[in-house]
Amino acid sequence: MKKSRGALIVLEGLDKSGKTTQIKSCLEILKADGLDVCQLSFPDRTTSTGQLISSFLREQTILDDRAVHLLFSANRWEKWKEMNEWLSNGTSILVDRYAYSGVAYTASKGYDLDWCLGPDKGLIAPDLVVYLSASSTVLESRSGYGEERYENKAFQSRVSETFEKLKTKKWLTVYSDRPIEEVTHDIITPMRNTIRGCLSGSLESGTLWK
Ligand code: FDM
Repeated sequence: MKKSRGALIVLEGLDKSGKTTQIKSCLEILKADGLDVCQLSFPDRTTSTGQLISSFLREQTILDDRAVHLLFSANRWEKWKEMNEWLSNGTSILVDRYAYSGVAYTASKGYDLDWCLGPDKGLIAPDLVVYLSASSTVLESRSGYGEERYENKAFQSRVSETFEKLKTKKWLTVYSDRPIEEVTHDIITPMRNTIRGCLSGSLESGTLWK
């Protein structure tokens, strides 16, 4: 259904690909343009599911892979109502990781892709997914790499292959091993256009996984 609303824009990519930095700089620019924009990150480590996930990622808690997959999804569903309200009120949201990370990380452990897609079915579909790509050598050299679970070359390479399977025509892939301003320059116009398209009511809303 088409009506005026905010846009849901997701940034995806491997660990240390620059998502958080880009969200920060794009948010500043979009706000300076006078647009109503906010940001979110998944996992949201502030909720009770988020604290359990955070402890798992810091390798302080052992959880079954399938249980943790469901926790990551629950952590997104917890925000669904609030996100829906923001979008309906015309606020656009920039999101640092979403269900694509959920599927890419769990499927890369060998679990069936269809099973991995299930729990997030029905979440709000993004209007744009910006995928930041960089070589594993570059990512490994970034500060903090290796401090959490999953941050190793072999696993990240499998995650990167799984992300490729999830790409649709709403994805924009941008090489992120460049100066921050250059990457921002390449993604800010598609973001602005998406937000304006949603505000003018010319973009259809949808749900995952359509
Ligand atoms: N991750 C993130 C998942 O495995 N599933 C998910 O659904 C999401 C959202 O958690 F390794 C993984 C991806 C990454 C870690 O790291 C979160 P950051 O640094 O908070 O993005």
